[in-house]
Amino acid sequence: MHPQYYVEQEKYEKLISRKNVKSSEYNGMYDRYVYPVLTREHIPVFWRYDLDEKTNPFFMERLGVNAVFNSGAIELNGKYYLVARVEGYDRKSFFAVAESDSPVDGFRFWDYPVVLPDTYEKETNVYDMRLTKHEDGYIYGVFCSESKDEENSDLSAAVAEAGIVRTKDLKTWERLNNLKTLQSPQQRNVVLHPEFVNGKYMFYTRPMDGFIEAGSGGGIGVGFCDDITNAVIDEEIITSRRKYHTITEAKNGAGAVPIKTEKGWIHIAHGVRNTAAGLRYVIYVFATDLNDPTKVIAEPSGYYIAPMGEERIGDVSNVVFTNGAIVTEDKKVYIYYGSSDTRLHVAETTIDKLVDYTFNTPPDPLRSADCVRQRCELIRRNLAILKGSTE
Ligand code: M1P
Repeated sequence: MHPQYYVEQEKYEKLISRKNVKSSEYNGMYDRYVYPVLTREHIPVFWRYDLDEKTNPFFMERLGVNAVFNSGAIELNGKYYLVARVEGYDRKSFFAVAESDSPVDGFRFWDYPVVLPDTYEKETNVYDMRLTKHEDGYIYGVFCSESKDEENSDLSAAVAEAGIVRTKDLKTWERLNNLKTLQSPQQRNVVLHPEFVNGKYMFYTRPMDGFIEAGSGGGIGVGFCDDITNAVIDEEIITSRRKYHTITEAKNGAGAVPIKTEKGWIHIAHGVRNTAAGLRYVIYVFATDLNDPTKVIAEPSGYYIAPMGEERIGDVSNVVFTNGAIVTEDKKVYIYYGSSDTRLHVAETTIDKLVDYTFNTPPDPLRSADCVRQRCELIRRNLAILKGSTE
């Protein structure tokens, strides 16, 4: 064993045992935690270094990890699991399971990353798994399966599809056929709905024309299929639409698996707008009808979580992105979100707060003049309260 191993291992143990604390920032909507729950420093030392002094006399990183971010999340038998996107120095991402007794700290990766069945020869990269506990008894993982676009001479041209795996224990994964959406040539940010709808599997999709641009894709779609082992969607119905001069103008996409509440399915998704400094990704919330999950019934104005402080900086700056949330028995909600494609954070709220936020935050009036009216109305009511309290 190289002596430097003990030095690095001590740093690692100190990091894993650090207790997380709530930030002092207040918005009434949720609490952010100060420390990221996963970073590249959370990767075990023995994943990165060759520990043998003979073959690694300088104790060099042989297989470094660049970033750990966007993570699927699930609670099983009282433990919390994150299936994170781990990106090597070589730019390729893969999945790895981190486990903890707490939803906000102490996440430790299992000894080996997830070894997915290698059934798609052209698949070059995989990322952003959403974990759905489906009523059929399986846990499904739906993720982006990316390959080179062979029909395009541009070296960076790629095709994104939705890969599907299923498991019962996060250890053994069965690979199913990639989702086929007959209307859309590219798919990313696909999420499986946890219940059957009219006896069918229901997916949230994100129709897009190209690998990056949503183009004619109108927003987050919904599609149905009978056979999950060979999932084909004929028609995508748009639910949460992209809108001009809003946080979803450039694109949007489903995030965490929707949360069922008494008032509707609550979706924690992402919206993207363009700026002079590039794309800005924020997290927003909307709700769909319990009986008709294709119908949007509430869409609070603006963003729910935007990148703040160190979250704003990373490999792809000005990004927050979620693909996992956990609801506990006592109705707390933990939203895991990656920042700037570099690290993973957690925000904590409750079902009651999320429902209040979703159904009582006013919608976006879409024009500055109407936004001023909306704000003046709030001020008028508040000034009356303030005046009353001093009389
Ligand atoms: O780089 C920002 C995000 O870009 C993609 O999201 P979208 O498909 O909406 O553009 C994803 O690759 C995501 O992983 C990444 O965080």
